[in-house]
Amino acid sequence: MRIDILTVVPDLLESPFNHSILQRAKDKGLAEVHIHNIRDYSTDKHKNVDDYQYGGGAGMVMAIQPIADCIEQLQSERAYDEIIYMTPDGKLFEQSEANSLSRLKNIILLCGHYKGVDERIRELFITKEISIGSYVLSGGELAAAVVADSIIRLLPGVLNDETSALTDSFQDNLLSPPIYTRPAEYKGMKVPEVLLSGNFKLIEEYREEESYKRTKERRPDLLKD
Ligand code: 6GU
Repeated sequence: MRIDILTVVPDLLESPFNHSILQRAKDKGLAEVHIHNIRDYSTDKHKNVDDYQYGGGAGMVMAIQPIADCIEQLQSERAYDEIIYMTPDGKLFEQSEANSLSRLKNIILLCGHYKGVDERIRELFITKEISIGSYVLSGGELAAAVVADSIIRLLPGVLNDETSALTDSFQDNLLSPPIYTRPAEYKGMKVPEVLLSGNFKLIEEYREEESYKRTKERRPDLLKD
């Protein structure tokens, strides 16, 4: 799978894709992440990418030209399944969306900055709009990194048994049960007996019960559907 990320702050996106699971996905050739600096596409002599809002008001707007040229360049090279705008007024991102996106071949993530993009970019190019939560970030970059991470780890071959996505929180609308490692006792706090029992059926039952209990306590909304 190939993910192209369009941003005015490429530096913010360098590190997340160069570590651990995401680095391994790239090394194995399972995922390609390409970061594009929108400023490189500006035909303005000062390489400007933003401008004042028509109608007045505080805050700059990302202009059409550099974004349109960048997207059109990419579209001339390959077909894109989705062109996604990262914005606080997008649809709330959930595991089910990560699952769907992980089945695609080529996607673009456009990071909003300043007040956001000229509305005509949305009308012309954008096929989906995503927000990662009900709070405002300074830009879409960290959100794009979150979305790309959640997709890439689902690609077949990226995770091994130990990191399997099948037992993730949310994958079955349940939170994960508590987990423990050695020592079996720390300052008088003991690991639940059943986990030391070697009885896999009992262990499985314990984990299912704890998952359900935790979900009911912390995220009852997940149990509704
Ligand atoms: Cl995608 N962008 C920004 N700027 N803020 C956000 C967001 C995105 N999702 C939640 N807050």
